[in-house]
Amino acid sequence: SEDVVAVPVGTTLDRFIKRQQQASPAATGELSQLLRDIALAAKIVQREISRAGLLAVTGSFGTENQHGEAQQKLDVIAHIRFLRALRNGGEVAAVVSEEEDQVIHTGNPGSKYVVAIDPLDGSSNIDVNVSIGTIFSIYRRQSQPGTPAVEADFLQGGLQQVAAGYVLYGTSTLLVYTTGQGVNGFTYNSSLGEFFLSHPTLTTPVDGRIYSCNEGNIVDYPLAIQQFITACQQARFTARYIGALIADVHRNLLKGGIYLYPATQAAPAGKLRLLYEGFPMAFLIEQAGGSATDGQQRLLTKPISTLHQRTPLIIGSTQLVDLVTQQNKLLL
Ligand code: AHM
Ligand code: MG
Repeated sequence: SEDVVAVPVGTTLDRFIKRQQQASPAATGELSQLLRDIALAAKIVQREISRAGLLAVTGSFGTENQHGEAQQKLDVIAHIRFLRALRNGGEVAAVVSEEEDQVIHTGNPGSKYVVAIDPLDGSSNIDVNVSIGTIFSIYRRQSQPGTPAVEADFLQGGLQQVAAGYVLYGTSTLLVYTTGQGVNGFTYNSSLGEFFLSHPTLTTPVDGRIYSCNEGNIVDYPLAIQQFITACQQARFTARYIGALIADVHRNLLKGGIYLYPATQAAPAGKLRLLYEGFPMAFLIEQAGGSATDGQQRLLTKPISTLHQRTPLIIGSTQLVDLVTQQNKLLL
């Protein structure tokens, strides 16, 4: 059994990971190394992002990803940087990325983990200097190490995640993650090149007064969600929508609130991806004491059958999420 270790604010991420590893006798250090590899990639990507305006790497790359969306240069750069770090780190057998259709083999078939990743989420914010992020989700593979990892290794279901987290490239860069024993957040000090523990054992308020959705789509939303939003307005809730899942969920995690991306006419199954957006954010928010559903069921138990499957997502403070999901109930 693994104990939660009390670690003081200001501890470096490296030391924190080491302390966690030492506290769990069964740990071999591979997951610890994998988390360090992700942190390294995050540092590199944050450097690229902070130079983006200077280097003129913003704008379209001229290609489309498998969803037919124009890829931004930074999306591609982030994808390459994370892949490289995971490949070189050696702890990951395969990766699934929003930017590529198929399972990507890293050349380390002996490794026991696989990683699903959205290397750069909130792409419409890139060119306008607004927050963006990276989302990651880690599974222990079910196929035998030594053989190539397979799709099924990624389709185990949300409850099987070993670790999940996000990097928020905002006014500062933050790495927030869970290994299933609570949530911790680390702020990047770029002059020292280190992440420092800044948000230990993060918990989210059970209730809140912020709602976040693309209200331009409201006529498409299911009736219960339309009613919920009307109730939020009548109760004079605050509307906040950055258009980057991580930034919106992160704010609501700290302040209390709810993020909704329901099914719309343009995206009848929802817009967000279950594997590398829904599941990791749901795991993390539950670990912080919040809730996530697809409007019908707890998101973490939602069956997954394809790598890039979409899902509606309702995530945040438990009392607000409950209000939405109890279909015909009105707020207040
Ligand atoms: P992306 O992975 O292409 O960036 O899309 C995901 C993003 C989320 O971060 C954000 O919450 C949502 O899409 C915004 O969508 P919309 O512009 O339809 O409101
Ligand atoms: Mg995304």
